[in-house]
Order: sequence, then C-alpha cells, then structure tokens
Amino acid sequence: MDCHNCHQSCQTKSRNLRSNLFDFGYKKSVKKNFSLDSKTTIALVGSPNVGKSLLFNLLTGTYVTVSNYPGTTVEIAKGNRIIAGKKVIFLDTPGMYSLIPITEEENVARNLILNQKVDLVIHVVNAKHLGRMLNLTLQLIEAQLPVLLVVNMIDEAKKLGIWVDENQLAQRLGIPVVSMAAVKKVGLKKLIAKVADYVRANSLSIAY
Ligand SMILES: Nc1nc2c(ncn2[C@@H]2O[C@H](COP(=O)(O)OP(=O)(O)OP(=O)(O)O)[C@@H](O)[C@H]2O)c(=O)[nH]1
Ligand SMILES: [Mg+2]
Repeated sequence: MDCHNCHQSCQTKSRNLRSNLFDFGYKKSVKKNFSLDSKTTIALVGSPNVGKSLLFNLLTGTYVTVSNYPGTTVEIAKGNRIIAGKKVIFLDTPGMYSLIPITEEENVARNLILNQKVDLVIHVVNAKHLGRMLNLTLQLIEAQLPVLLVVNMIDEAKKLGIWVDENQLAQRLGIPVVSMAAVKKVGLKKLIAKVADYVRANSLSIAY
C-alpha cells in the first residue's frame, strides 16, 4: 500500500508497521511477537498548543513547559508510568500539523513516529478545530500507525456550543477516541483505561 504523503523511509516504516496494528476491539489484525515484559512506547503528537505537554505532565508526573505560546516544545521529552502492570514510556513531541514536515520541529516529530520504535501514537487535537485537525489523524491512520485520538479542550468547545460525539467519531475512524479537558483532568481516567486496554491486548498476543 502506498503512503501518499511521505517519502521512501515512511513507506518502509509503513510496511514494517502493518504487522503491528493493534486491536482495541475495532479491527481484527495480526499482532507481532511481543514479549511479556516488554515496554510500550507512546508518542503524543499534534498541532502546536493543543495540550500535548500538559497531558504528558499529567500522565507521567514529569514536568515539561506548558504555555499558551505555540511552538513551546522543540525537542522530545520522555517520561513513564506503570499502566496495567507494564512500564509505559510517553514521549512529548514538538507541534506538527502534517506528516509532510515544513519546520524543523515537525521533522523531529515525524522522524520519531515513522523511523523509531513507537508502539502507539496519541494524536491530540483541539475540539474547537476538529475538522481541520483530523487531517493529521487520517494521515497517521493511512501510514498504518496505531492511533488513539484525544479530542482535548472540550471545556472551551462547550462554551462555543460545540459537542463532540466520541463514540460516533471512534466508529467512523475505526480507532479509539477519548474526549478530554486536560486542564481539569476530565477524561484522564478514561484515557489511561484505553492505554491499559492497548497494553493488555498487546502483552497477551501469542507469538507465531
Ligand atoms: N481550556 C483548556 N486549556 C487547555 C487544555 N489543555 C491544555 N490547555 C492549555 O493550552 C495551552 C497549551 O498547552 P501545551 O500543553 O503547552 O500545548 P502543546 O500542545 O504542548 O504545545 P506545543 O508544545 O507548542 O506544541 C496551555 O495554556 C494549557 O494550559 C484544556 O483541556 N482546556
Ligand atoms: Mg508542548
């Protein structure tokens, strides 16, 4: 399958990742060998200023700078948390609008998810700009990456009369979706539960 948006390295990675699709109960897929004590690496990606670093801090207890200035994160931060009895490594990445990089920061994020071992990508979007931000979600899915979508800032969206139906979105995209207001920790437990589902599903897959 061609990757329409990326260069050769992406196509290669896409092929490698095909056997690593995960099963959240949405898709039947073949899982690759996965040792029982292996770590899970999860990258938080998304446009600038959507709350990736705030979420990273909540998930890992590690502090990285959170500000209203887009482009605050310029390099990858690493933290971890035990989820479902396994060590889960979270990576906070610089803002990225698309898998076709324009800025150096976008290149850093893109290279991480396409060229290094990332088991799951959490795409964080702003509920107020869902339409345009879903472009990257579709690109990530098309690149055969396992994706979990976080629709963040539902507190602000609600003030504007915007309500997101996470179940319908999950059905349409074929990936898990969690709506959140990270600033108030709304949806955090649900997100951790979805990550736990992923960790369990992949830990228990049988080697072939
Ligand atoms: N109202 C509201 N504000 C939020 C929410 N999540 C994050 N924020 C705020 O959004 C701003 C940006 O948050 P960051 O975590 O720095 O965003 P980022 O995605 O890491 O941004 P970059 O590093 O520039 O890519 C901060 O002021 C956060 O407090 C939320 O759910 N609701
Ligand atoms: Mg950041």
